Amino acid sequence: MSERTLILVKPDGVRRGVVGEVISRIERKGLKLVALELQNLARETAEAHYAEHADKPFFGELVEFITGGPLVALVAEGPNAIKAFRQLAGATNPVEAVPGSIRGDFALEIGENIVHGSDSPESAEREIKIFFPELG
Ligand code: DAT
Ligand code: MG
Repeated sequence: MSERTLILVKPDGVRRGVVGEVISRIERKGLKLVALELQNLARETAEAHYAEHADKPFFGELVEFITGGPLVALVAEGPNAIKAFRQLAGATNPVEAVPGSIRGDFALEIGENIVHGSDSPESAEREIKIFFPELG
């Protein structure tokens, strides 16, 4: 069954110039782009997006990082889109992400791991509304 997922190329990915590379991998996998936009996040938007981590010690740093420059937000669609992109992204900690995955190929530190992908249908629905209210 087709589903949608919210993907971010985070500010480190934009800075590093790997937006095209990430989008290319999404397209090669067979996922379809349904929305795509360069955005500068307001603090409140970042806090809403990462609300599940509000109590974590790294929350402040995470919000600083994600608001620290432009990011590319996109919605991709296809069968198993959520799992499929999490697989392309690789493990959260880039040193545990396998080579061949986005984080495994392009990142070294957990705080700068290039991409975000929704982790469940509920998260995807919530996150798509935050970044693309018109798709809600
Ligand atoms: P994911 O992005 O793989 O869904 P997550 O939801 O657990 O991972 O965490 C969200 C982001 O927060 C993650 O991409 C990077 C950052 N993060 C997670 N754990 C961290 C930690 N222990 N120290 C610093 N940043 C962390
Ligand atoms: Mg997550």
